[in-house]
Amino acid sequence: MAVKEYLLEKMSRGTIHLALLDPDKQSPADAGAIAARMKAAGTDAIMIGGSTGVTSENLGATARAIREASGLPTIHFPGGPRELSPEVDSIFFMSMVNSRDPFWIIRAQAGAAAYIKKLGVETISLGYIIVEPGMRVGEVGNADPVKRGETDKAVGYALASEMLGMDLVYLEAGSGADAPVPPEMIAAVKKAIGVPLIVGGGIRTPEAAEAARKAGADAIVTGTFIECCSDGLLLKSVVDASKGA
Ligand code: 1GP
Repeated sequence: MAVKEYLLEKMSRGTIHLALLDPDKQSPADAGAIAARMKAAGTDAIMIGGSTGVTSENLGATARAIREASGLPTIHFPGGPRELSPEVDSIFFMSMVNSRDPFWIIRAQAGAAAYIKKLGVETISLGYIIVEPGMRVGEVGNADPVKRGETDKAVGYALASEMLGMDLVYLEAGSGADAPVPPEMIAAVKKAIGVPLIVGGGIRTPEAAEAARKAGADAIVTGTFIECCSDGLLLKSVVDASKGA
C-alpha cells in the first residue's frame, strides 16, 4: 500500500503517532534500533529528517537501516532540496507556507521536483506552518512564525494550504520547543480544515500528547523525546497517549 493511503486509512480510525529521527544525530544502526523500539511501542511510521547536517548518504543509510530493523514505512521530512534518496518510501513534499523567503515556499520544491520524479519516490503534499517559538527550523526557513495567540492566522494558513490542494497540514512549534502548539490553536485549525492535521514540536510527555490528541490532532510527531529516551514503557506511554490507546 502506498504510504499516503496507509496514513489516511489509519488516521480515519484515530490519531496516529509518528516518530522523527534525524540522520545526523546517530548512526544508521542506532536509528534502526530506535525504530525497532518505536515499533514495539506502537508507532505507525518513521519520519526521517533534520534542519541541518542531513545528506543523501546519511538519509539513505538511515532509511535502509530503519526499514530492515522495523519494517515501518519511512517518510523523508526534508530540510532542503539537496538531500534526496531513493531509499525512503515517501517524502513529505512540503511548503513552509509562512516563510518570508520564496525559496522555502516553492523554489526549493521546483528545483527538486524533476529529480524526485526520476527517483520514483512517492510524494505526500503538506502545508507546513511554523508556530512560535519555531526553533531551528523557523530560523533556517526564515519563517514569520504564527504567534501563540494568533489562532485566526494559523487557521488562515491551514485553510489556504488545503485550498491549494495539500494532502496534509502540519502545525510545527519546532524541535525542542519549550511549549507545544497550544491546544486551542489545534482545535480551531482542526475545525476549519477537512484534510488531516499533524502536530509536532515540544511534545515529550503523555500529558502533552493527550492534550494535542484531544484538541484534534490526527497525527502526533515526537522527535527529541524518542532520541533521548530508551525506556520502552515511557516511550509506549507517550505513543499510547498520542493514540488514545
Ligand atoms: C520537529 O515536530 C518535530 O519537526 C518534533 O519536535 O523534537 O520537539 O519532538 P520534537
